[in-house]
Amino acid sequence: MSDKLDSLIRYLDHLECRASLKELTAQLRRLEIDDRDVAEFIRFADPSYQRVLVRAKRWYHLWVLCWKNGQRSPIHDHLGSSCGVRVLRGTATVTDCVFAANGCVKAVGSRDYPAGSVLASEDDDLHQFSNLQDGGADLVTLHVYSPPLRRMGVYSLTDRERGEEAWQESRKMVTVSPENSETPLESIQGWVTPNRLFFVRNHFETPAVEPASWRLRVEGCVERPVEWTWEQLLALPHRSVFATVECAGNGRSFLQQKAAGVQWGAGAVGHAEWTGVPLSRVLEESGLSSDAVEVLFEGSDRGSETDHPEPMHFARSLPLAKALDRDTLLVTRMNGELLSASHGFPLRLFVPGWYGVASVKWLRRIEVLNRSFHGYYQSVKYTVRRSSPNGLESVVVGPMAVKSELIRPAEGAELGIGTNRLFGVAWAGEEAVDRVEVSTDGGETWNSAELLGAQSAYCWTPWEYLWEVAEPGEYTLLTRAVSEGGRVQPSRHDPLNGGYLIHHSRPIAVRVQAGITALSGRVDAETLLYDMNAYAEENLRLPLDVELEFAAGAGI
Ligand SMILES: Nc1nc2c(c(=O)[nH]1)N[C@H]1C(S)=C(S)[C@@H](COP(=O)(O)O)O[C@H]1N2
Ligand SMILES: [Mo]
Repeated sequence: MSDKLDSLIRYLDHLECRASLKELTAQLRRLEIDDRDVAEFIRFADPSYQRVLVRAKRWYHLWVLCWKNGQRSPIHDHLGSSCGVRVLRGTATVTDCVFAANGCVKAVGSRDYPAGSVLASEDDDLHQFSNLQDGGADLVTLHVYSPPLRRMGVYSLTDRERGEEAWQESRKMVTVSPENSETPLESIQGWVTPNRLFFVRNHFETPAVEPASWRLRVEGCVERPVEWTWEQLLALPHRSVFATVECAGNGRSFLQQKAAGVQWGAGAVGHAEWTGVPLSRVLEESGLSSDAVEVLFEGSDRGSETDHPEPMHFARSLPLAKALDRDTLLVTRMNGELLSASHGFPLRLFVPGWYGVASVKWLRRIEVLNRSFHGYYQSVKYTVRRSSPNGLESVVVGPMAVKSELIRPAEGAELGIGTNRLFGVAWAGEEAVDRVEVSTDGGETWNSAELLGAQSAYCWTPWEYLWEVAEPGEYTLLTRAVSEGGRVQPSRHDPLNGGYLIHHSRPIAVRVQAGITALSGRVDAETLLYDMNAYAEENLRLPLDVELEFAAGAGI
C-alpha cells in the first residue's frame, strides 16, 4: 500500500464519529493521492461502474470507483452520510439536481472536475456522477463515506415515483416466476448475508398471507390441538441462532452430467441470524402423544409439478429428535428484521445444519405423526441413493455436507505476480469447520488457509489464503474443507447424489500475468470484523422481550 493511502487510512481509522465534510475534504486535498496509489484496487467492467472496497471500519468506508467511458451513477443522495471524493484519473462530470415544486427531479447544472479535484456532498444533496470525457478515456475516483453508506436514495428524471432507497447489489435471478434467485457471492463483504441479497428457493408462487387472520394449527398425535395467532407466538420467549443454509441443489449447473431442476450456480447459500420460538415450546403446549415419531410441516403455498398434476401444499417432515432440538425454531425474524414475504412471512420453520428444504416457509399447519411421511418433496424429490445390505435405497436429504467456496478471485480472473489474496467461506452443516485447504496446482499439493472469525456449529467460516506466485501462467485453484468431526470435502461428485448434495471441490481456472498488480491486502478480514461488530450492536437494539441466546459458541 502506498504511503499516501496509508496516511489517509491512519487518519480515517481514528474517526470516532461522523466526519465533517470540511475535515474529509481537507484530508483528501492535503494527501495528493493519485491513481498510482490505488493501482491494486482499479478494476473496470461492463455494463456498470465498479466499486472496489479499500477499507471498512465502524465510522467510514473507503472505496475506489472505476468508470469506463460513458458509465454513470444513478441520480442519488447520501442518506445520513458525509461523502468526500477525490478525482484520481480523468475528468468527472457531476450533474446537480433538485426537486421541482411538483415533486419531479430536475437537473440544474453540470460541472467538470479534472484529476486532483476534491468534491463533497452529504445527506440530501442530489446529483449524478458520469464519465463523459472525449476519446474514450477512463475515470478513477476515490470516495470516503462517514458513516458508511449502506444504501442510497435513487431518483429518476422521468419517473417521479422512483424516489426509493436502493442498493448496488441484488439477488441473481435464475427463474423469475416463481422466484429462484442466488445470493451474489462476489459482492459478499461480511459474515451475515443481508436479507435483500439472501437466496430464494420457491417451488410455487409466494402466497399472500394476512397476519391478522393467519393461524398456525398444531394437531395430530397430541393431547390438545392448538390454534396460534401471530401475536400469541410473538409473545413467547424467542432465541437466536446464527446458521448457514444451502439449497440441496446448489451448484447443479456445474455437474458434467446434466441433472433436472433449477440450474443453480454457486449462490444458493447464505448465512443469517434466525430468531424465533423453539418448536419444542409450541409442541409442549399441545402435549405429544407417546407414539409420536415425526412432525409434519405444511406451507401456505400450493401448486402442482409436471409429474404431480394434483395441486398440493409444500410439505416436509422432521424426525422427532431434530424437531425437539432447542435450536429448531419457528422463526419470525431474520437478521433482526421481520421475515420478508420471499423468506416465509409471517412464520417459517428453521432447521439449523440441514439443507434448506427442511425449513418450510409460510407455515400454516403442524401435524404430529405416529408414522413416517412420504410426501412428494421427500420421496420423488429431495432424496439421494445410498447402498445398503439390501441394495440401493432412497434416503431423504437432511443434514448439510461439508463444503467450501472460493469467492474471490472469480473463475477466469487475471492475477499478478506476487502475493494474491484468495477469500472464501466454508461450512459443515451441524458441525463446525475445522480447517480449509487450498491447492494452486490442480490438487497435487495442499496448504492450510487462515480461518477468519467464528468456527461454530451451523456457521460458515470465512477464510483467506495468501498465495505467493512467482511465475506467469494458467493455474487451477481448488479448495477443500474438513469438519470438526473429520468429514472431508470430496474431489468428485458422488453419482448416487444425482442432482443434490453437490459439494465436491470445483476447479477454478485463473491466469497469472506479469504487469498486473497482485490482489494483496487484508480488506476482507477488516470488513468482516466491521460486519460482525455491526451485527453485535444491532442485537443490542432488538426488543427487550426477545431472549437472546446463542447456540453453543455461535454468538459473536
Ligand atoms: N413453503 C415452502 N417452504 C420452502 C420452500 C418452498 O418452496 N415452499 N423451499 C424450500 C427450499 S428447497 C429451500 S432451499 C429453502 C430456501 O429458503 P429461502 O428461500 O428463504 O432462502 O426454503 C425451503 N422451504
Ligand atoms: Mo432447496
